[in-house]
Amino acid sequence: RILVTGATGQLGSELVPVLRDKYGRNNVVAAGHSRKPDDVFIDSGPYEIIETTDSEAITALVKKYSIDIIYHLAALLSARAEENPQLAWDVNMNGLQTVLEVARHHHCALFFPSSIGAFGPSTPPDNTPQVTIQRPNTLYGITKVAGELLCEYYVKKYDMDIRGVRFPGLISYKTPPGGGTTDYAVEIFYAAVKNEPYRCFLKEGTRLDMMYMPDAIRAVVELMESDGRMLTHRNAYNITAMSFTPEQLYATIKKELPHFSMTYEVDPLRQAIADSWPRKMNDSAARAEWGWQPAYDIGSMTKDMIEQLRKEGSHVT
Ligand code: VAH
Repeated sequence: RILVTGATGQLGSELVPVLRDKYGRNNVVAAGHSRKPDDVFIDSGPYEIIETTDSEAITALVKKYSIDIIYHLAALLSARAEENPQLAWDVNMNGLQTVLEVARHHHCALFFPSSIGAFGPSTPPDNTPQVTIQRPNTLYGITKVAGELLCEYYVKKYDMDIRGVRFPGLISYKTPPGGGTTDYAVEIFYAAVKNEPYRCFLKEGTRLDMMYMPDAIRAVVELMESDGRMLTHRNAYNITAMSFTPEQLYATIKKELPHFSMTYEVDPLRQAIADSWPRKMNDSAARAEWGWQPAYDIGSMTKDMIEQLRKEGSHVT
């Protein structure tokens, strides 16, 4: 059975239903640190409230449900982590270490999401290699590169099956944005479908890797189902789908919604974070070792985001 921590977050709230469809509703246990919001993966299925730093609680869950794979998604994203670095260290690092120890003792495999945030200003920003300089200057990035190295250590030291990817900015419509630097690329759609002007918090020319959520979810499933013997990078494959600037996304949306207007109101905190990240990763290792292949580009993602948000009209906050 599968345990998903951080199950009500941006990634978790879309991964849980997909895993439940694939492996059976009662074989996927969702866990969050608070009560499940009603509109998150409305289908039924086990939901537990836990803190990922609570070793006893995690151990009890793993035993209660005979868990053998943990998707450990619980973390504070980049902007929130900069506002509260001590909490972010506790959740992102002590939470990971706790889950790794439970996985070690109970022979669970583990998925760990890293991020473009695991790179820093001295990382080559274009065609960023799979193995390169990683000196992030954000607390979030420090927890991600430390998390990658800790996972790799547990693979080597304890022969565990731990896998992960470095996600670019994820664009989705099922949960409102939650404290990320790339979230302008989500917020913009909510404004566009309501025909409200959008004030972009990153400046023109800020190029970042991005991916549509359906591609991100498929990448997780395909990586976890791939033949482990083919995987030479443990932990965290570069994967990307597109790389664009705010003005490129704005122009693409305007093709569908000509009346939409955007201005810039730069947030220095998130601009500094974005400026420290690469512009375009090289994901050839993922393509070669487990067949990664994105399906959505900026055009098809934009069309689908607008269509889905229009459908969910009532949900648009
Ligand atoms: C963030 N969306 O902005 C997350 C992600 C690649 C960015 O880590 O913090």
